[in-house]
Amino acid sequence: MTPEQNFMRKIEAEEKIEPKDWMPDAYRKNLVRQVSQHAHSEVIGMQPEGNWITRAPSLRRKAILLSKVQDEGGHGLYLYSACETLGVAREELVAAMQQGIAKYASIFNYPAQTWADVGAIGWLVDGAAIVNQVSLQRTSYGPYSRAMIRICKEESFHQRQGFEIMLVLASGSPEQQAMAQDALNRFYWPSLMMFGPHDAESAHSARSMQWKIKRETNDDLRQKFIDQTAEQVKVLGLTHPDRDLKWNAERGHYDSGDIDWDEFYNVINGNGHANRQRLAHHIQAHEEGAWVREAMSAYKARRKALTAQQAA
Ligand code: FAQ
Repeated sequence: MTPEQNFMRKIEAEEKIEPKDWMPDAYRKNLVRQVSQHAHSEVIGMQPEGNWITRAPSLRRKAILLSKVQDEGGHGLYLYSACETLGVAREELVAAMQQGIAKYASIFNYPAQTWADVGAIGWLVDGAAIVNQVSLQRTSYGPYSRAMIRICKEESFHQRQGFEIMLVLASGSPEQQAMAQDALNRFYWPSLMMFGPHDAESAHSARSMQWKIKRETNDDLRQKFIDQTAEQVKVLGLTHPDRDLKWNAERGHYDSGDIDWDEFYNVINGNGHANRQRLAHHIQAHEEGAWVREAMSAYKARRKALTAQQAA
């Protein structure tokens, strides 16, 4: 059996591919692309909500938000570590993102303007992320799959805290209800875009599905999210932003209106509302943290020299 045949045998038998296993170059490259972009999304995703930590309306809300934003940073770290097992250095990955070569999720280029936006992000953005990530728990690459299992546990708490913020606002004063509705209106369509282009337009889907990097297609996952969100909007008593949303009994799913793909491509090509601000902030924080990385390297070198001295 050739290494390639053995690789495909493992994929078909649902065995995980591990870092030291032989894998086709294109599989490795595709994984580095997806996992690193996923890591960048988690870290850049800290910014819209991070902006609200000092303005959360109560101590309880502040404590919850602080810990949620820290969790997202942690998810970025698991994912960068998973990606490094494929033989790329984190510095290289971060540099590609800062130079605009590697993408991150389009949704984080939309600003969080009100407190209700923090609720909508938890409910819709984390909600969309989980739908995708539950499926990715079964991805064929071992370290990515294990990172997803851990991340999903935390993400479901994030989704519920966002929904709870929305529930409180939607049953509050007329001003609070209006704020909740406005946040839903602005975040609903960009959340649908998180699943990527339609399957027919998706450059990587066919290969990723064949290699079981992705386990469900962009459109199938998006449909799951549309169906679950339609019911949640009813519970909140808000008006659904998609005027064309209609239950299709034959399909057993909701039919929905068209996504504005011009807006999607505009945002992923760097021209969204906050693209420049997000990258500038990341670069600034990265530069300010250089001394921590240098101190860690110096400490590591000293420990190594000390251990060598003791062994001699
Ligand atoms: N935004 O051929 P496809 C989170 C790009 S985690 C930006 O369909 P693929 C947690 C795509 O990269 C959210 N770019 O690509 C949180 C490719 O560009 P490339 C992140 C997008 O990979 C919550 C090109 O378009 N989750 O939110 C987007 O097969 C709250 C062609 O597309 C993940 O990353 C987009 N929405 O499918 C954190 C999940 N969609 O690389 C903080 C893992 C597509 O050729 C607060 N990733 N593109 O230059 C995936 O499942 C997949 O990568 C997809 C895209 C489904 C995102």
